Amino acid sequence: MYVILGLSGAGKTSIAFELEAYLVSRGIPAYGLDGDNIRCGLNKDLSFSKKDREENIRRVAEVARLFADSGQICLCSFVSPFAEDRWVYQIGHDMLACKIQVFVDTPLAVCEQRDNKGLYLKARQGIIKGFTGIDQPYETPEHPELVLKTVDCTVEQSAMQVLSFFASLLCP
Ligand code: GGZ
Repeated sequence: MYVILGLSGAGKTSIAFELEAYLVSRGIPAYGLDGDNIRCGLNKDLSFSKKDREENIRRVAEVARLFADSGQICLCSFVSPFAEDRWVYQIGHDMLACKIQVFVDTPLAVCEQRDNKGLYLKARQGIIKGFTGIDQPYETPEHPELVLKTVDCTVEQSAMQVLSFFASLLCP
């Protein structure tokens, strides 16, 4: 299981889906979960309150465990802004072949400039309340296995960094 953390617009989902495509094209079953495909279905009852964000990633971790049980690599891309909630990613840890936490360390200013979905603008205008990085905190992961800097780096390069890291674990 890969847990890919970072701000909205950091590049988490793009990197995860690049990884998914790379792995699947080589016959390795992999699937990406993110806010888009989880929050419009399984977790559509959840808001972005602190309590609901905790429940969001708790359910995600359970789903990821089921993926792992079925022999698939699950790539979980979620903001997961609160350090105290991230323990859920340890669920079923001993059953997983591997669990890698990747922090996509894109500065807020860059994410805000990208603003692919126009959400930062809405947050700045006060239309969206409780937006991570604007009026809610983002607690930087303290011990990620890998930190990706996406500025001046393509999505493909970032995905390759993850794969190289994984390969270095297999063949130290
Ligand atoms: C953060 C929000 C918010 C608020 C909507 N705060 O760029 P995106 O659009 O696709 O990534 C963000 C996504 C975050 O969902 P997660 O399930 O990853 O969040 S968490 O782990 O904190 O539960 C963003 C969009 O949803 N979005 N409102 N208030 N991101």
